[in-house]
Amino acid sequence: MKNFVVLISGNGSNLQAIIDACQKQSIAAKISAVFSDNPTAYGLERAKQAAIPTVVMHKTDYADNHAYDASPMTEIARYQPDLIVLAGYMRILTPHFVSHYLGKIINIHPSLLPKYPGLDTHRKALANEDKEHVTSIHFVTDKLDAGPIILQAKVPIFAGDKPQDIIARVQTQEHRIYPLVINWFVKGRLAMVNNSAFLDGCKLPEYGYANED
Ligand code: NHR
Ligand code: GAR
Repeated sequence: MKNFVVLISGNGSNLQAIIDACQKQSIAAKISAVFSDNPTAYGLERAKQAAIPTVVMHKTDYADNHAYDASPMTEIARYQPDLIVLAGYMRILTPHFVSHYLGKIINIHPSLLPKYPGLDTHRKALANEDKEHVTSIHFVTDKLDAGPIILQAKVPIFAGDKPQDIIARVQTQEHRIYPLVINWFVKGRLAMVNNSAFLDGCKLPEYGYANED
């Protein structure tokens, strides 16, 4: 069976949705380990509950910045993953890491990429009076938040919404689409070729699968 690792920094609600999908076999693969750069990430608890090995990459455990940057790579290599899933992981991966696993790293980002890269996207959408918010699953390349998009999900923004209302609405969709995309990958249906995403041998459009725009 294929195996993958999940990198987190926080709550891990996406991790939970992925764990549940593996248990229901709607993802035909196994999570071999969960990595966190944050020792207090609640997602580590979720992994332990599901009997999945956890690895914390804590900055003070490493001699210097270079060793710390190299650490995810050394630790992850031990699991020989078919796929690396970033689920709320907040540290930029080094170019060396990305080139080593090119086409095998995916991320979920709560915006209509390339709009609102980086942090606090829900607040930015509110400040801009956007009428909808989006979450994007994309392949990770060395261009931050700019790798080819696989799938997006859209939710409405209503008058009077607070950032946490939008976050909750977006995350409900994330928990549906991330397991789906992971399963496409482990079934060999999804790949990155020449910096484009392909599903079932067909090149996906700029904004990913089945975007009506
Ligand atoms: N690494 C590469 N090479 N490419 C991408 O596209 C990546 C990546 C690592 C993480 C997730 C991304 C997101 O979903 C992601 C994409 C963190 C930062 C960031 O600036 C940027 C993008 C993402 C995640 N991190 C700061 C850093 O210096 C730290 C921020 C903090 O700790 O609060 O690493 O948004
Ligand atoms: C997710 O909504 C993800 O899209 C977002 O963080 C949340 C992680 O939640 N990512 C970013 O904001 C990246 N800048 P989780 O830890 O509960 O899965």
